[in-house]
Amino acid sequence: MGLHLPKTARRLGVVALLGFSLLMLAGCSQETQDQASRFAMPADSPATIQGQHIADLWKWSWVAALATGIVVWGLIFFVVWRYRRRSDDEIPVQTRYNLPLEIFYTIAPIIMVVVLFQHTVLAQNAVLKLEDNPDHVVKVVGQQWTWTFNYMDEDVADGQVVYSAGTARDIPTLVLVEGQTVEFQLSSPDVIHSFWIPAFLMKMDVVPGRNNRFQVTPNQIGEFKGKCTELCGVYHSRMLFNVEVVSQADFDQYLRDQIAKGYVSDEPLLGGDDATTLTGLSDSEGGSE
Ligand SMILES: [Cu+2]
Repeated sequence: MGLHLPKTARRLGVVALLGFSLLMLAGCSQETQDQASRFAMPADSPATIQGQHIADLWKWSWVAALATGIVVWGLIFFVVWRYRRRSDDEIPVQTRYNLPLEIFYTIAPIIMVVVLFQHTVLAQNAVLKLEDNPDHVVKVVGQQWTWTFNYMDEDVADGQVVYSAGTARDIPTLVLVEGQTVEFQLSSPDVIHSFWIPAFLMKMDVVPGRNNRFQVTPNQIGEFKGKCTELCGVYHSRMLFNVEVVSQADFDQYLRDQIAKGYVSDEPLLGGDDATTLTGLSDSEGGSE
């Protein structure tokens, strides 16, 4: 015999549960609620042309998951309702070895995995595609615990390299040109870091001894945030940087300003012995310049 609660008690229970759930939801911040309403997808469209492939994959994966969810939930609730306990207490027909059904629920997940896999590979190929002659090349160095950006554009500063490096106190800024393809060549002199600009919907590990690279074409002028997304030591959380996407004229002016400030070098700064930034472990504020 099951648990026999009076009807009013059960109803009270349901109302209490509903009230509790509403109270919990009301506790969420506006931001969390906004995120929930768009299934945690970014509010803004991707800031690069390549990012659109990731956004599409993300969106359609949600659609596929929801469609599957609706079918599964539908079947669950149908069965719960259709075969609920009745007053006559009759046991429903017991079925075993339903071959068509078993074939269906073996094949359906395989098809879903194959389709998701195919679209993932297509999106991955699109975002990892490398053009032979990108408009710009930036050698990105992730080092404990900041970033250095070497602008490898050949026609600036008599063949020298303009760079921008973070210090223990100031985070560096990466400047890119709207509508032009830039290749990031990632290197690390110490441990594994990861180069992430959330608005670009793209990140890639920065691995010592490996030259990882990818290209993006920023499609909107603006300021974005970048960060290290691989736990790389005590000051990992400080490995932040700013990204500014500007016009060609502003970019040229930026390079001239960097040259005027003396941020030029014969060779790109690749960290290690060349590192211009060291965060002093002994200094709780980090750094001692
Ligand atoms: Cu890092």
